[in-house]
Amino acid sequence: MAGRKTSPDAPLDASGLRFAIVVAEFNAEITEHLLDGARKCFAEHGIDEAIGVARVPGAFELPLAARMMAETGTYDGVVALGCVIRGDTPHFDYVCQAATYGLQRVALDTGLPVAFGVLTTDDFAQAAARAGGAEGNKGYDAAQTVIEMALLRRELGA
Ligand code: INI
Repeated sequence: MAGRKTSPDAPLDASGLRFAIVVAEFNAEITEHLLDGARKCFAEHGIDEAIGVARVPGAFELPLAARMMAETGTYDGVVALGCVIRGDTPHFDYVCQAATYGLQRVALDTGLPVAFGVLTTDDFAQAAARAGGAEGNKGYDAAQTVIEMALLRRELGA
């Protein structure tokens, strides 16, 4: 499998960090597995309790939910989880674009790490492979990313 592996490279000292997860209910049979993966990663880093979870209808709604979570001032980072599967119309492109740019904007506007755990796939099988299947679990990977970015932010005092 190319890319990150779905296990911690080395133990990260994530003590005291708190995270929020925003997860889309659209394609819930996939996104719930991404959520499981993210929780597993946090648990492996000793972050069990301090996780806030907000569910939204679809990937389009993730940026606003991420921003609302970020603005509580409670969290050191936000993981956004969703699954957009290509259909017969350009709708896919608009939802993907809104989620991608929206989530990056939340990170840059708030200064808080936001991890992009949104699958954008041609079909259900590609999504399933990346939600605990042959290609790992991108929810897990997104959680690991947000931990790393939160540690960098803490190190830099940003
Ligand atoms: N939302 C998704 O998260 N995944 C999809 O595949 C999807 N498709 O295919 O339409 C989708 N659409 C809903 C969208 O995210 C919004 O919830 C909706 O447009 C209301 O704002």
